[in-house]
Amino acid sequence: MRSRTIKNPGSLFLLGAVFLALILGSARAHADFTTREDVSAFIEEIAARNGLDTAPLYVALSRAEHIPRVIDLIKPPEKRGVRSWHRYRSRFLSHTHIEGGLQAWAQYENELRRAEQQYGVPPEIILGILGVETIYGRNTGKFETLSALATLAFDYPPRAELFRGELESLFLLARDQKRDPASYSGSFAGAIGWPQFLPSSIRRFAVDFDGDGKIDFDSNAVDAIGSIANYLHEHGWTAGKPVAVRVRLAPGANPAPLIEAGIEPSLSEAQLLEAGIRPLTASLPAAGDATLIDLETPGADTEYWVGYRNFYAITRYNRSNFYAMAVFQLADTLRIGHASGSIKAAKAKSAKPAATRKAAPGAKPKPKAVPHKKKPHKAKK
Ligand SMILES: [Ca+2]
Repeated sequence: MRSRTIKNPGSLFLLGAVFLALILGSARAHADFTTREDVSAFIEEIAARNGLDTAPLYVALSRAEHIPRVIDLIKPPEKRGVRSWHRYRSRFLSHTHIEGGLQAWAQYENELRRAEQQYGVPPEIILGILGVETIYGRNTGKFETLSALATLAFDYPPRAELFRGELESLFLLARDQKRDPASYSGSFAGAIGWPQFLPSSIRRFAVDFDGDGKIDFDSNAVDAIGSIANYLHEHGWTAGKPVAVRVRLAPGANPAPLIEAGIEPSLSEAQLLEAGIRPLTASLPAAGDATLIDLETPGADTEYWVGYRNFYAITRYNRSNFYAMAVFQLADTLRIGHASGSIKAAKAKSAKPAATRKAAPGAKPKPKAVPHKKKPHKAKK
């Protein structure tokens, strides 16, 4: 077959063009949202509520496109895959995440310290979120936010209410920032820029942390650092308090009722101990109400952790124990790597499955006993 000569290159070209058109057509079908009654009603409603002119909203939404891929990505998988904590964890505690985090720490050390002073959130937690969200700004998403949100708001009924709210917030954000609503980009679900804030979160929690007069999530790490810290602070982060500690189960303990108590901390230390939850260190930290976290991996023992208010604050970023624990463990790895001045030390720790470690990370703040040698900073431009 390979040696067959192409007798009619013209027809091949035509075939290629048709194929390309099909691909493009399926990727971005023009929906012309503004011809729809539900879309007109939405425009009239948000214009009235916020004192906006309807004309620019019609113009913007006439340019928005239905993106079928957005619907594919938002849908829950038809066949629910087996959740695996080990697999999930390995995605975010990679060489790229650790090395990138230590580089970002060196580059933005002053801004990270300033964020900690102002909001009480330590550098490693801010970097943990930036790392898990976008690998420190490298993967911010290529979906045009306006089209992604319009697709979800008008063509995905199960989440229409949420995404209509975010679409409304996008228009208000664009008005506030004097930007074209079509100029934002990010994830398929409307999360924008370095820290992946939804438009409503940008309006409520973003800060102009470098003081240049605007909030920029497209390219400004400093605004992202301050905004993440402010977000966690506003969601209850408390300086100096523990995030989570690894625990074990006493023989015969039944953790199910504790797990069913939910993600919000509501269990007292006495309740945990009574139910057979045992600390790996001498005692559980006295840090108020807690939640029991189970991290399942098929074919391996389930990891149990006790999470505190600061763990819950991380879940306000993304309502998932896996997510918050990945942020916490990446953060802890970065903290060790930064303190020792060594990527190797950080990776040695992260390479070990948490189950084999003696003490749970975050159980006790380790004294900074040994002053570490820092590599000289690169000359600043
Ligand atoms: Ca700024």
